[in-house]
Amino acid sequence: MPDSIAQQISKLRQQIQKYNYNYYTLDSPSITDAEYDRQIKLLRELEARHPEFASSDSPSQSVGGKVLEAFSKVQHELPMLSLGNVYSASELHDFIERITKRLEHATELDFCVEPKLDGLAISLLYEQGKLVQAATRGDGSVGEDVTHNVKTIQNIPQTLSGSDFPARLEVRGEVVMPIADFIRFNQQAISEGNKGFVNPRNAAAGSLRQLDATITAQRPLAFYSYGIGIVEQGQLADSHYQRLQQLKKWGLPLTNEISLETGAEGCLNAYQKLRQQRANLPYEIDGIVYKVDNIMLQERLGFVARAPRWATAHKFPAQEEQTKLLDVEFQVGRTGAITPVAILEPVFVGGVTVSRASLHNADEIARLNLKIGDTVIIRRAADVIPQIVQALPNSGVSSEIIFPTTCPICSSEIERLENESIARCTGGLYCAAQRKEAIRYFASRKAMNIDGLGVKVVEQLVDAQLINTPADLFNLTAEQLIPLERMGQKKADNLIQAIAHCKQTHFAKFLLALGIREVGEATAKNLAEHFLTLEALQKANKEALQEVDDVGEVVAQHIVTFFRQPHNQTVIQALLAAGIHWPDMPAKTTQAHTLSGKTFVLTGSLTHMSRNEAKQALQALGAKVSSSVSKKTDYVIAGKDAGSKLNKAEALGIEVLNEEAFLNLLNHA
Ligand code: D41
Repeated sequence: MPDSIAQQISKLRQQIQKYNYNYYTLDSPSITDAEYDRQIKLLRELEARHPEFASSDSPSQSVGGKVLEAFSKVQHELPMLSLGNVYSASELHDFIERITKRLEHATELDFCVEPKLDGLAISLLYEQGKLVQAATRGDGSVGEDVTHNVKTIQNIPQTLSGSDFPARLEVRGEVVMPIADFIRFNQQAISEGNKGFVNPRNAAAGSLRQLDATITAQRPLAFYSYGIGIVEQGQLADSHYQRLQQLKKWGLPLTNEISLETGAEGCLNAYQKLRQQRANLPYEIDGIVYKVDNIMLQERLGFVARAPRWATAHKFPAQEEQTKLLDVEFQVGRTGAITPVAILEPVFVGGVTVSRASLHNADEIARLNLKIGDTVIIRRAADVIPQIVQALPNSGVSSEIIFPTTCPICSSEIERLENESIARCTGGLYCAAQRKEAIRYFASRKAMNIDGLGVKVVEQLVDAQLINTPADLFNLTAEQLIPLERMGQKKADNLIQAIAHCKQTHFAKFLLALGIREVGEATAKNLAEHFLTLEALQKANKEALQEVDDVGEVVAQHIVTFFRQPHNQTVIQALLAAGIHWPDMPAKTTQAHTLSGKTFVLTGSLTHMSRNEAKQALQALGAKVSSSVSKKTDYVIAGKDAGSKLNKAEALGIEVLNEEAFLNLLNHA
């Protein structure tokens, strides 16, 4: 006699569940893919023809199910609250004192104490003992429907055990990826050329938020309950601890480290104990949670701002681990700073696998007395860059860390000034690490003022290897630019024109554009006025340079080292060969400073020159140009549509020149 339809469906479901288990959990398929597909298809057809036997926990609904377009939203019937924090024993005492007072409680309170799993909070809804919906916490009010994915998590029961469970029951807890599984999963991913996850928390979150449940099914996730939401038609204990035990009886997983404690002392004992267990637990925890155990007292305490008054988390301090320093690499930053980077034997600390750590600078290496081969202690506070905090005396062989004297990228000299902790590459114009920054600076408004050559364009040009140094800008063609993002023919033409246009410049601007360390606008101007020509400047030694206003020993050293680099020289020659030129600097004469000591303010617009040109003309004659009118102002030059500055000048009785009078002054100065 043939099986009834119901029997046939039930048998198929059981078989497929077993295949799934062999395939996804044991990683050992027991049938071929084709046979598996055939059986799933058969099950789906039977279920479609006999909707009276449909069931949400059928394997047809989850594994191998359709890939979802997007998660649908789930409104939590009862909001999923958040947790407050205490960071010390004294804050815990305050917390307990506060609630004891509020409750007017005469004796010490009992607390249910739980490890604080570092995972993803979710809600599981059981109706008549069947898992009907799973949702992420989301913002506490609205989460995402992850029912299909959650159904693939091995330790979550699809149906509750026993019979005394409520008709509707919402279980809340955390989904985690156990540490051992995380490490194995990441090793596998990396060996297959894929990226691993940074930590088990991200791995759990990323795995749960897969639109394709077959991917989630391959991820080793686990769930642990921490509380209860909706309850309808059922009897629950009046103690949180006892309620968790009820969940366990119905088949829901709990962590092993849950306990009942009395008063602050009991809580702190549990904290210390858990801290010691931490490194040996199968999952990542980042603290402990204390919850008033008595449900009646919980209800009297209520909550403030979405967090219950009756619970708080107590975070653990930063974690430390030992590992070995394998090597030190030297990285060159955007501005030429050389940073030593520790290469470590990978170690799992504070929730992530650490294999590199910044050593900041040579002083830090000296401070730690660090050598390659040393055993080191790595500390990582939550979300903080890992640090080496200590080097341990080592019995094995250790070798000195040798700071390079030339740049690992471009082999220019590395300069480290006395009293400075940072060493820098001096190949600013040429070094590949500094390329983008150097070109962007070269083109900036204050320097060569190439309109349309912003950060994004520079990045693209360098990445496409169209330019390596600022000198290459002058060989670009519109055809090369057009394919760039958000460029087009018109912008490309404009940019080519702007590049051509910038060749006509001023000595000081050119100097500034070279990006010599600590040579800003004012220093560049002083250098230009003092040395008059590039040749003279390049020949100047440190002493000669220090005769210039504002140039001290440090700046003088930067200038000498910069011009000494052959690579920088090559680029400078290429820039000049491209046609960059500037008017001769006026020779220093007494006449040139006829306006020295006088302060001018410019207002309104001039017709014969820009405001900036007027300013430069005045400065060339030794005048000071200020932006606001005061008693110290000697002259106000008022162009068209001059406004409040003109009024102020008149009020203060300051001499006002119109454009014609101003031009006259310049011509006769
Ligand atoms: O293990 C945890 N991460 C954990 C989280 C826990 N053991 N207990 C928790 N209890 C709550 C309350 C007291 C609000 C029911 C929690 C969380 N909440 C929680 N998880 C994520 C946000 C809040």
